[in-house]
Amino acid sequence: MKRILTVQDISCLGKCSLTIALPVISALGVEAVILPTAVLSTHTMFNGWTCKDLSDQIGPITEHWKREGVKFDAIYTGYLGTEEQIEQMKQLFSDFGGDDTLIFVDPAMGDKGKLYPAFDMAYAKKNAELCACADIIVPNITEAAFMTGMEYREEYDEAYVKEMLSRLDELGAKISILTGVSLEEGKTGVMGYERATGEYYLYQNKKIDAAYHGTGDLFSSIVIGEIMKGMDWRDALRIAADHTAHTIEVTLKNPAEPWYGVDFEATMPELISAK
Ligand code: PXL
Repeated sequence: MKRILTVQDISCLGKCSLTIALPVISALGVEAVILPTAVLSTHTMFNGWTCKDLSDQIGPITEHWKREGVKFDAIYTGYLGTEEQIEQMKQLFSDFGGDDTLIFVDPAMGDKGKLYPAFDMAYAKKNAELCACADIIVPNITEAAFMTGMEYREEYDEAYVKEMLSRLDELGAKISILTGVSLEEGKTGVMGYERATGEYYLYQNKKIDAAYHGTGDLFSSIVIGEIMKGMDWRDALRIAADHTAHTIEVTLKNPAEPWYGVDFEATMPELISAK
């Protein structure tokens, strides 16, 4: 069984980060080892959230793993709390990385042209440094704009997306994937660029007029889980994009209006059999 180490916060209420990555990766038949970076009462889109930073636990936990000789097939980082934690991730990549370990960085820090409340420009620059250490990166257009210094646009064409991918590629990852790419009326999806082949891959599906927190985490967890199952990265993107869109549609139909997250639990059986 493949083993993924995922490093992100735990938001106790508000489905995102580890509360999505752990069940989704496990459901895909891949072992999920977790390293929680902080415990929050809720994700940061609620008001008045509490946060206990766990940076001081990262050293002792990883030292123990080193003594145990643990190896990971992939390391997947998501929402991190501080610049210091990004530095700690660089150390973690050098301690546990290598030819047999895929480094997957989702620089989760913003959306719709804005950084999340906990972050600033210095944090975005630091995330660009982390992306430089990765094999695969999956920023959305907002995060890519902050990391590359490009202007954030609501409306754009293919040339803008390719320029952004080219600047992401310059950061250093082998495959750069931009999420939330909408190049046709009524559609949205992803576009990736692979340095080794110089190939682009665009996949779009129906645009659903709704935004929920944690959809990026659902998408990333599926991509890395499917890659670990042996899927080509392009197929992994297609499955993740389709499944995320489907889950948003299902969530929209829920009369309880769970506005703090998507009902990924309801669509799990379909994810398991997705091809
Ligand atoms: O996935 C995004 C995310 C993860 N973790 C925390 C967040 C958010 C988005 O708002 O606040 C704590």
